[in-house]
Amino acid sequence: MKILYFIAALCLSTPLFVTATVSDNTLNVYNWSEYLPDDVLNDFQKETGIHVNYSTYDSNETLYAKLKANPQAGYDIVVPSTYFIDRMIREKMLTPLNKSKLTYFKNLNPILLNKSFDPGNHYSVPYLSSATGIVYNDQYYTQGSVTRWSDLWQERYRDKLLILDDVREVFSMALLRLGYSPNTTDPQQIHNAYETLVDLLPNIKLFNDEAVKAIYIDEDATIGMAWSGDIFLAQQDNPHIQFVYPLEGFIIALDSLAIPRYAPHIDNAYRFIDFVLRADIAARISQATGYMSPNAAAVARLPAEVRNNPVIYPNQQTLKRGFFQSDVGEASPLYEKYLERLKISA
Ligand code: SPD
Repeated sequence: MKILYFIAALCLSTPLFVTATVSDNTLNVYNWSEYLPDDVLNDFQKETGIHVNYSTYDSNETLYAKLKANPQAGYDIVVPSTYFIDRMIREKMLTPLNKSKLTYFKNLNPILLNKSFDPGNHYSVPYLSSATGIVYNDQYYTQGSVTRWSDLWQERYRDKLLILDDVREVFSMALLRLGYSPNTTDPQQIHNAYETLVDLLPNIKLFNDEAVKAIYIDEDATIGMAWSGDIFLAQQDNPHIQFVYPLEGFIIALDSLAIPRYAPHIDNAYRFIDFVLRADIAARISQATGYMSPNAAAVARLPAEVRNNPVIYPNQQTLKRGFFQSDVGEASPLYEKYLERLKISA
């Protein structure tokens, strides 16, 4: 439902980029917020002479709705997560890739290629990977006292939690707590997860996905959930912030570069993708954003304190508890409806 409202609203609004011509030496990048350091963007512009129009979003739903409402909006690069890539491929919203134009594709870790959401990587190039875990501040709660999603339901956390404003993340937490798959399409399981989330409402202080880092640094929330990169960076300002990979399991998002179907600057898009695939550039992106790089050559170049930091690069044992997200297809509106209901009652 949320997506339908988005689409209706966006149809009425002016497109972000007025029709560009293929001869422009520009590139229109639409990426997650805080997902590309300014210095890397500047270096790309300096090195190639391509001017980048850069804009950001905070959810896959926003990106999808914008492209759906206006397929010719002018974006050349977008960065959907796994479960939106298969949907966008199915709905013919992406351009098939000519990988012979990507010299540095070979840098990617083969374990993260050829996944079910895009077999053969015909449409997507892994960019960064986030994990979703529990956060707490050890000045307020004893170290080691929070290890599971289910701990967040304890009465002592009344009105304390920051919960990500992201439908699949919220439901994944509840589904994992109940022992279900975070990719379930079973209406009964989704309903049970909703009921569990209703029980959590008294503990929820706010839903947010845009200012998570600042909220934890300033201690406006002292416990809740977050994406790993935000916490890797937040810990540099507030060392009391702890990140936990919950024992019931957690989400690993793989966000990938893709070229929308009607991208006006395809050659520049390839140059951008190949630039960020370079080992030195991908290493800078991982270190500056705090997210795992799927680029094996880049990881090998990271300083040991980053490569061995368990928030950004959890060990193999921990990674075994991770789940990739897949498209839930027709169950999607049900998830959306329940999240809206929850937020209204919060
Ligand atoms: N600030 C960028 C955060 C990107 C996190 N990955 C997306 C996960 C979607 N479930």
